Amino acid sequence: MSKLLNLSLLLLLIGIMAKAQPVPGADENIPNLITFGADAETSWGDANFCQIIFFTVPENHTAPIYIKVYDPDCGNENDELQGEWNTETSFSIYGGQGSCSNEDAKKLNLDGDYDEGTLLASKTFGNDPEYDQKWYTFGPINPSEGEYLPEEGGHVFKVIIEGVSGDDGNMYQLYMSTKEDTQNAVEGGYAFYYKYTVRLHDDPKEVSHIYPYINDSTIVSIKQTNFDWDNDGWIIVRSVATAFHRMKISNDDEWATSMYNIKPEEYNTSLDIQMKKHPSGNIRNNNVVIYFENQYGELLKSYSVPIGGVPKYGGNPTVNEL
Ligand SMILES: [Ca+2]
Ligand SMILES: [Ca+2]
Ligand SMILES: [Ca+2]
Ligand SMILES: [Ca+2]
Repeated sequence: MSKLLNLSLLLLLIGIMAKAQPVPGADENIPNLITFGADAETSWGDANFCQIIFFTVPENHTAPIYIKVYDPDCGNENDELQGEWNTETSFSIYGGQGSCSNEDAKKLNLDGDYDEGTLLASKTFGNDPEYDQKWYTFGPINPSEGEYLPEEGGHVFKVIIEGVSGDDGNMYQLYMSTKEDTQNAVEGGYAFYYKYTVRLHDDPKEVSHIYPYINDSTIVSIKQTNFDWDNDGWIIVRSVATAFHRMKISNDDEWATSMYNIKPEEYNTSLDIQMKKHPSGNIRNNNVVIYFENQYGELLKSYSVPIGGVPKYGGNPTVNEL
């Protein structure tokens, strides 16, 4: 990326500010992340029982930060039971050289050095009532313990969530905070990821969103891949230049892919990938996986708060519904 592009990205990131640290983010309107135990069936919606989320602390923030997990246990409320509760999930925070820049950490499968870096903190949760519908707090963490990446504008931390054993679905949310006891956003901080495994809403009126960022003018097309969508409604691309473009969705325990051609106006903007449920509302507890690649097969980053804001379609405003 050129220096000029770096600067414009940074200015956009500064514009994100305070909403940036919950994962899933407010604009995403996704109820929870989900990771199943390693003994689960993939037909329940998790393809590989692992999730990786990155948090960036801006260079000018030097005070300690905390990484918090809501409902880290797998039991009782806010989790998916299969048989009896028997699932263990580990949450691990990495920093230091290579933790976030290693190519293996940006890939889909747990191959090679995806867990490179310094392990700063880790905890494994089972069916722990004391953490049910409660926050667990990692930290204090010194921002300098993250990997310094100038292209991200600061120090980056990697959070790996792995379903160690069992077959239940662990639902949770993450938050980067300046405070131990409350959720207080790090100004200018943000979260991003290359792949999302999430629980969709049950209410068909709710629309969820993912915001991949088109960072590079050499991107001519993207390929979306989704897993176990259960034929539940529609995935739609909306952007500054596209009112409506339908993407292919998968059935139970299946993968689906489709392409979208990038328009010049979309460089340096986020796409708004809208996930609309089937209006029957018959499909409940729908867990899904989704990711995006450019034409070189490199995964695109999505930000929990869209860079540059939610893109507004600039054409005929009446062309916007199914
Ligand atoms: Ca179980
Ligand atoms: Ca729980
Ligand atoms: Ca949970
Ligand atoms: Ca599903």
